Amino acid sequence: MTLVDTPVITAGGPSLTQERRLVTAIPGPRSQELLARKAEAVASGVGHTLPISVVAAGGGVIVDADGNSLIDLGSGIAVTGVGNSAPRVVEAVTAQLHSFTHTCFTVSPYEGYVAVAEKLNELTPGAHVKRSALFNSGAEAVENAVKIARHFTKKQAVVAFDHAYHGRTNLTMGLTAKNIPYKSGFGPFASEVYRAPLSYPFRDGGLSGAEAAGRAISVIEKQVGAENLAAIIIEPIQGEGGFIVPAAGFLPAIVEWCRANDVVFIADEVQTGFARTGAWFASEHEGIVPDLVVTAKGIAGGLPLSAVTGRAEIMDSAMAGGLGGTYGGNPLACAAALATIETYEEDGLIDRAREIGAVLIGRLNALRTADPRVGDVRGRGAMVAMELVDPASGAPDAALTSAVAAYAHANGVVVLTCGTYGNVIRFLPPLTISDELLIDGLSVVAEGLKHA
Ligand code: PLZ
Repeated sequence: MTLVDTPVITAGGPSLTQERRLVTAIPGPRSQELLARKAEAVASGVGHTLPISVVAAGGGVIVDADGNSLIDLGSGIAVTGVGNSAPRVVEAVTAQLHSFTHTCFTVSPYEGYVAVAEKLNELTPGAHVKRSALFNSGAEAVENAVKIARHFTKKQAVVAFDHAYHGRTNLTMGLTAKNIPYKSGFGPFASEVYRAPLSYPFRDGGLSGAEAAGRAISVIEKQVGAENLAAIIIEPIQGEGGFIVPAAGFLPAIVEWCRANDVVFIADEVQTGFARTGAWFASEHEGIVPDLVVTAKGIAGGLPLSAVTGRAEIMDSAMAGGLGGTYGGNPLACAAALATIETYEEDGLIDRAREIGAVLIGRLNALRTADPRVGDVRGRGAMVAMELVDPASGAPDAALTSAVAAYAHANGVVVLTCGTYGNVIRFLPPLTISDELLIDGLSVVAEGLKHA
């Protein structure tokens, strides 16, 4: 194998040339070299979607070690809403690096953590008095939301929904619905976790939101009982489970039932949060006010940070010292979060998410009209997906989905799949992507569908 003589680009950010450019096959020789090392050094359970070696990213592109420039329609799974190496983030984190990198907030506090908590209390839905606590990953924040709800209610059971994804730690694996690859062989799982049916309009036989909520509530009352139930946790739009937008009225009915039954309603906005859906939080589209909101991913421009934000009386119920962790609310991550939130605000990225959504929905609906294998197009803002099916039976077509994704990858477009049945192609572009790149990326996906 001879290495092509391509300069290795290392400076990322929005000033990278915004183009799809393939100078080798994917993977090119340098990427292949890294993947060979990965196979020898990294546990094989840690997979990868794209066989590339990333050296830079920004705006709407990811550049690999061979000099290929790929269109990013995944944002590292909904993380880099402000783009990779976003200028304000780079500046804020660099400044923080030079002052201090860590003290452990629960040993000696600093302003960044408090400022992020203030911002979260202000931005999350509802005008009530709130508190926040910061953690590292989405899963860790979900775990803490459940801990807090249990402490507050003095009850133990937790209900999650069909198709849910909440993480890979023990409790969050239990909350997550899908067996392979998330759960199989990794048990036993935490006890007192129960599952309720979701509203899934495309596969629900036309159940209204209220009817689907009634069905879920009946299961919860019969199988768990409100007197045992600490919390219901739900993604307002499911992410890994297939970008399922519940029918209108479903979420409000569940919230109302929680209020009437002293059950904490937890919105997992890890994937939907932070401008992604054309609002700060997806809960806003249904006018619901969660008791606790879990955030991560898009909060800090790629640095690891997560949070639980919610009603002061619930958040404050845990005893002093009951919440924490060595790195939670690390100063670099907090500096990144403040700069990230400022970027969403100053650069009008909530509006931009809506514009991106209009392009996505328009193009994908055109595909659906032309091709009966596109069974459904759904989502909000820059969180949109198409579900691929066998047109005759409506059965999920995972093989077609993999083929379309593989075509896109080979042709320089980073797309992700999802869904319980593996038959959903999801679009989560950075909100800094240009229309031109977005449309080029979608054309490649359309070609892939034609080819498959
Ligand atoms: N809640 C709604 O989407 C993470 C998973 C990637 P962590 N989703 C991406 C993978 O294959 O591991 C996610 C989510 C929702 C919680 C989480 C968990 O967030 O930061 O990955 O722990």
